[in-house]
Amino acid sequence: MKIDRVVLREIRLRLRERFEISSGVRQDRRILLLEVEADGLKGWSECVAAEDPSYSYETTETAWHVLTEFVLPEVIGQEIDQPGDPLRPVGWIRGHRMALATVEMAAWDLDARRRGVSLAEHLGGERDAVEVGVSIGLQPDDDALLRAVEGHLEAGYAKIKIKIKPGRDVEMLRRVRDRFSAAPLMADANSAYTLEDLPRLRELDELDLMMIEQPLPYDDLREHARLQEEMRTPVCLDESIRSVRDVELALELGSCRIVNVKPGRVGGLSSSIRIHDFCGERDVPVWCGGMLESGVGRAHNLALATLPGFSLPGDISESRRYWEEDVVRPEFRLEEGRLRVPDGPGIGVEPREGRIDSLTVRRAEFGR
Ligand code: OSB
Ligand code: MG
Repeated sequence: MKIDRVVLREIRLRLRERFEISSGVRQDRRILLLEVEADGLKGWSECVAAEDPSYSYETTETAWHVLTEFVLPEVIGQEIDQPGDPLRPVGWIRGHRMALATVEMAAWDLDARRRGVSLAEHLGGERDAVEVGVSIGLQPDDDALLRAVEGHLEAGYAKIKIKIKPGRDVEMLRRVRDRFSAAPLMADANSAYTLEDLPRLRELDELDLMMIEQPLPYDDLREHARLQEEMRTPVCLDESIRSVRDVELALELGSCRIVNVKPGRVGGLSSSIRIHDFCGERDVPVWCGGMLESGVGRAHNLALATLPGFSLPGDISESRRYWEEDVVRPEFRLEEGRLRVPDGPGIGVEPREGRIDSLTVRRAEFGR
């Protein structure tokens, strides 16, 4: 089947709550949605690039630029046999994985629809529901954090991730641990520390955390290995991992014991599966991270998290955790700590085109 039309839209969607992490704050999301059409079928995807280059060098704007100038014009007329095929003509592009992943992921949705199977099944997934967690941004004070943790535990989330940064770490988490002695807690530093903070980071070992995510900078694999040697708490890498090669190096060095897989960050779902398989052979748990996606990106993440090696709850919270109103139907709803995986063809939820059009601030169309 040949791709005959693609439409890229930028929509604006306001998070119900501002989301603060060590590297910045988000509230008004600028999200790119891609629609890829072939033989009368449509595949959908979402670009996870953020508004500013704090998490990654990619932004909504760089992704728009790379997709509209270099990628999408080449995709028209491409024959798809495998989901990676539409990207063959642009193999020369360096980096910009979030932009490229957008095309690959839409092609996966399209390919699943063509075969009449769910994306989860097409990826090799094995579950019809997935245990999920929630990621809590930096709060104005500890009491606000305690209230948030309590609310999310009551809602049934299976993992509570708490953002930390220097000055808002050990004492704050100790209060959470004292209050919720058995809760499945973890911390995410988004690269806010250096090895000079080793004594401080080692204090986290007393708090019985499932893991500490990305304590050190994204290019410090060697330093993460030093840190992991000195800590009992497993280190999980997020920003450092852009491909299976990064995982190979990280595991060889001992930089982490757990890997956060975000399909956008690693260039797509095929790359995510390679990481899943590589980690599985080495008994390294993986889980699916999140990038404050709308329901379109969330559907892809949920499908990926049905693979057997995704043995820890993902950052895939229900729609209303993020949005007053999502852009897909039905919205994602938490049921006993899990999200049910849609079983319709492809991503299995329906993008609400009318609502999406009304949120669209720019649109680029190629083909036909
Ligand atoms: O580090 O995992 C992260 C959101 C934006 C950028 C980076 C991260 C996050 C989250 C949110 O933690 C996870 C979610 O989508 O709920
Ligand atoms: Mg993270």
